[in-house]
Amino acid sequence: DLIAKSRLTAIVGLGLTGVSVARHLAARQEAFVMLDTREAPGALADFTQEFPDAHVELGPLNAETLLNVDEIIVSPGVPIAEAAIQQAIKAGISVIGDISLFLRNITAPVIAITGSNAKSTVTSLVGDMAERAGLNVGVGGNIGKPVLEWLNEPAKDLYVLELSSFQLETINKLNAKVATILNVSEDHMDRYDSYAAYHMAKQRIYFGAETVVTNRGDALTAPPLAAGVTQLTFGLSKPDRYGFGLITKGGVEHLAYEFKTLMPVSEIRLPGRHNVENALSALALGYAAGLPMDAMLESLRQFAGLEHRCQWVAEHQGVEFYNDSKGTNVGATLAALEGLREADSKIVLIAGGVGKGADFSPLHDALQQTRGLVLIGEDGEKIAEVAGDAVKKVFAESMTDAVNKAITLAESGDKILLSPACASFDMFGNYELRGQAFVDAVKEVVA
Ligand code: UMA
Ligand code: ADP
Repeated sequence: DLIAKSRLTAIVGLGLTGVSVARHLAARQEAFVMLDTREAPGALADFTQEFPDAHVELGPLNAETLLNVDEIIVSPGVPIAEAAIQQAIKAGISVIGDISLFLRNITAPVIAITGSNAKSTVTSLVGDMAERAGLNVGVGGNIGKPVLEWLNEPAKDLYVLELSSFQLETINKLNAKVATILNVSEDHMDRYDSYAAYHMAKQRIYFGAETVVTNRGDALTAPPLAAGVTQLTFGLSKPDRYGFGLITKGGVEHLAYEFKTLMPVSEIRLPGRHNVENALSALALGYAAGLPMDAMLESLRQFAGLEHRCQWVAEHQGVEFYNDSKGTNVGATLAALEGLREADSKIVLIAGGVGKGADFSPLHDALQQTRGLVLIGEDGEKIAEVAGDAVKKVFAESMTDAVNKAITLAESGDKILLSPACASFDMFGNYELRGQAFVDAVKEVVA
């Protein structure tokens, strides 16, 4: 037979993920077609240069194409609820994501981390802990590193994966060594029909897990059935059996496991109360994976955090500037406001952008305690409404305008915080560019 029957895969979404899948398949001489629902995906030119012979279909997904392949690899940005994808699923065609394809090819243990907030911070922290413990560790996933890239390198001892609800939708059974949902609050309501549907997607992380790590302060993080599964907990309360938490000893607050104190909280390098919680969840995850305690505590003393997460930028005339551009939902901005709050100072908050259909009302109380608000973007008005009449509000047209107006509102000793509670796409390419615009505007004032 001259026409060999080779496997054919459809890749949906020409972004970071799609390109990594194409490279993976091409390296294994497997045929693929590339689909993208947009007419002009940004990465198209580079892609056609790298794969001149590839068959690319742009525009609304063509069911006929999807029904004629052996498997479909869907990018996280594309909902599997799309009619053509649903048609393929009903026809019995395997629909997975890049993470599942990766899992098929590895044997090393996986620590899997999801949650509405704190994913990247905790994922990087656990990665740092493992590295300090001498392991060859891979840190990737939603944090920005497509996992298939690792298959071109020698295998790691351990993989620490940040997984979004989107990625979890296309993973059937993860079988993680350790899995956690750090917290659940509303996000991506433009993609899900209900909060319950979003929660269900997150819960998929627990399927097949050996140990689960849950948040004592957030019941939505607990798996529905945990019989026979080892369960560790974390939280800012006093720890219980199998729990990481806080114990005050001799007037000093300590990180603790069960009844044993581990280290004074003041030695954690990351700023803010929310990062104490992040330290505890990272300890629980590392402990469950068998990392030595000494290396983990050293990591907490050294790890300085990631850019755009409550990151200190500068001080000018008694006012400190913090960049929390990664605060892209209501829960994150609440944590930033509460985490950075101090008794003797106030926060001027810069917020707004694309609200993704969120309900901003949980911000109401925290906003009452701010010095004032500077609102930007499409949904700035909605945040202003939730704040009510008692809070000072101004609107800004650009990030430079926002920083200048924030300075006018601030008093000496205050903090100016960019934590938008929104996505950035109305004014910026992504949250990093938004954060950079803030940093640049601040640097101009300070210079
Ligand atoms: N596309 C369509 N139809 C759609 C949506 C997207 O065809 O309805 C196409 C776009 O035209 C584009 C491509 O899909 O060409 C982009 O794919 P993608 O949106 O899945 O993004 P990737 O570039 O593959 O990046 C993805 C994650 N993006 C999303 O989940 C939206 C990245 O997370 C992740 O870092 C990367 O894979 C590597 O694993 C980003 C993110 O915003 C940081 N995540 C969300 C979040 O953290 O809130 C979940
Ligand atoms: P993710 O990857 O889930 O977006 P990040 O670690 O990048 O998480 O942090 C995003 C934002 O979430 C931070 O900028 C901060 O505002 C907020 N945040 C950090 N830790 C917590 C926490 N433990 N609970 C709630 N919000 C948090």
